[in-house]
Amino acid sequence: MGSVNSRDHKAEAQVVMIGLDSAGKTTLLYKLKGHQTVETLPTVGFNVEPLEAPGHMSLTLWDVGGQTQLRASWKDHLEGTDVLVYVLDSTDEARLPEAAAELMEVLDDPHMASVPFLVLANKQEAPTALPLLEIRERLGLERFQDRSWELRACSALTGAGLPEALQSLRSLLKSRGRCAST
Ligand code: G3D
Repeated sequence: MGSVNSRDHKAEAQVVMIGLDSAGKTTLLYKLKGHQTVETLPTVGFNVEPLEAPGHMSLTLWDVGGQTQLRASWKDHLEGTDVLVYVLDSTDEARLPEAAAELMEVLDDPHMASVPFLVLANKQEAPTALPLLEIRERLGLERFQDRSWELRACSALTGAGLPEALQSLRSLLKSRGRCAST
């Protein structure tokens, strides 16, 4: 595992992006970085990949779910998080309960108390994608009255919704007293 460099750079905002495997995190990252969509390999286990996102943000991403033995170690890396980005596969209704449970578990972590979060309902260009309203209800987002959060539809494949997602990220960072010139 590479070193998580962001904590050494206090000026940078620390953004953590997580989601179940195959949610589209890697594809999203490449798209956000302005690369062509590339062939992606599933992130292997707890494979934290510190990456410099555009602007003054440091983005770290990893898979959650189905890796209970790794939980303790990835939780250590939540410390110092300014904003959590949770990527969801909108077409995977079967794993929606698992995705919801993982999100709740991360948000319940003491390191994440009052950390704002952005849920990206990815793969929205797919005909089988669940609508945003249904996702909002099934994730139980309304219960988070005590912190800032946003839900955005996007497609990492086409890039649709990504400018709006970045805008949400910026405003959530601002709510933490952070600025990001993405
Ligand atoms: P992960 O990093 O979260 O594990 P990946 O997910 O980025 O590896 O993506 C998993 C699969 O979902 C990939 O397909 C990828 O092309 C696809 N994917 C990612 N984003 C989108 C999207 O917005 N729409 C659609 N339709 N597919 C998407 P493969 O076939 O390579 O497994």
